[in-house]
Amino acid sequence: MKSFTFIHAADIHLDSPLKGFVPPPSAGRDSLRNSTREAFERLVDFMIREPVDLLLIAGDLYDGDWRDYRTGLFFVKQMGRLREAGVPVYLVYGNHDAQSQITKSLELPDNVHSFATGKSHTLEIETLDLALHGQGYATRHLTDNLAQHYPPPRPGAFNLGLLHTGLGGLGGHENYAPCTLEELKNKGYDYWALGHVHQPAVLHENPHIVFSGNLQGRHVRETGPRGAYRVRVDEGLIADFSFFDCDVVRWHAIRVPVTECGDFEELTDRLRQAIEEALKEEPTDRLAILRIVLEGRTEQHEQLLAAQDRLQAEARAAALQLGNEVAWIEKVVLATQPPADRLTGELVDDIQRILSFAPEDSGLLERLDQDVGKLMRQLPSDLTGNIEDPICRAALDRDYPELVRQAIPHLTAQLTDFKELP
Ligand SMILES: [Mn+2]
Repeated sequence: MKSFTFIHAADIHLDSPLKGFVPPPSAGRDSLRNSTREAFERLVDFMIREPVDLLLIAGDLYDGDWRDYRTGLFFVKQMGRLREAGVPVYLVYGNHDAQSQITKSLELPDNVHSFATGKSHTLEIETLDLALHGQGYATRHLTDNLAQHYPPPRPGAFNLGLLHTGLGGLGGHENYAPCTLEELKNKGYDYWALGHVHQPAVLHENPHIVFSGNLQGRHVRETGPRGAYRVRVDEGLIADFSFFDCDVVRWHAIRVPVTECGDFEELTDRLRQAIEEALKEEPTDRLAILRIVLEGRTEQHEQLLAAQDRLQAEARAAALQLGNEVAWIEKVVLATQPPADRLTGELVDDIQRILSFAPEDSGLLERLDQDVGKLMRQLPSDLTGNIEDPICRAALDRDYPELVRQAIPHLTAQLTDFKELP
């Protein structure tokens, strides 16, 4: 059997904006607006440099209908570069770029092949002994199990399935084209190139079942390196399998304990250190955007609440001092609490003690799942996608111990007010 190298990418969401924050002054704006394009260019650069034999895109190449033809022209240009390098491209469309979503289109270069949407089928690449199986989305809200109807593996070939799926609602993504890991494992394919879940994840090896994740994180919940997988196949077996990053803007979320800080100055010093520490190992050719969560019990709790703007500006100043387009602060979130000994009185003590056991109380967690969980599952996904509040977030992620932990300071604050009433 032949040997070859392929790239597995997905969820490129071309021309999708970065969301939910104030951009850094001046120079940063362009790299933010064009980040999905630049990440895609990095991918193509990598493929030409390596070189590789083919590119697979597992859906959501486009974020939705093009605003104008420039999105399509950009894609055609990159495909032209791959054509020149002799690299064919195979893709399925996903929920974001389903047939029904896209009204504009352009003739694509002849090295680009897309799978049909009505029925799964196989494209054989005989020169590589490779059988590609796939099916695109005709409509956005696809709730059929596509995988179960994918064609059987071809004997004597490396069998690869290209599928855009929520699997079982993994990572809070909409459960489109649902299927189970077990089903994919048992299909008899050698590699499942999956798309839709934005966090890169290797769910199984031999057979490989992989979400490549998106090429560029788009908001603070998409932290860490984003890119694609390069896979080397030798004699029908996976000989080498590695992730490489393509992102031009990288999101970070860091927690900074401030209990030890005696005054405001120490606290801003601590902030500065934390920013530098977080970026120590980071490559310098991309912009880092950080969410900073200050936590811990501190005498300065109220003072911090009153000085939020200044704190955020200090953090941003610290980031800008690191150099041109090195770092920016999306937001400083205050999750600090007043010192525990401020709460006195037997009643409050008792309630505090009871609350401290609450995150492990299975009966309570079960009831929360029934009540809060039910409510959350009824919310439309457009709404739940951008929720930043830690309590709502924990509820959406069904992380009820975290929900309780997040709620305790609020309850305590109300109790201490109550205590002062006659
Ligand atoms: Mn998707």
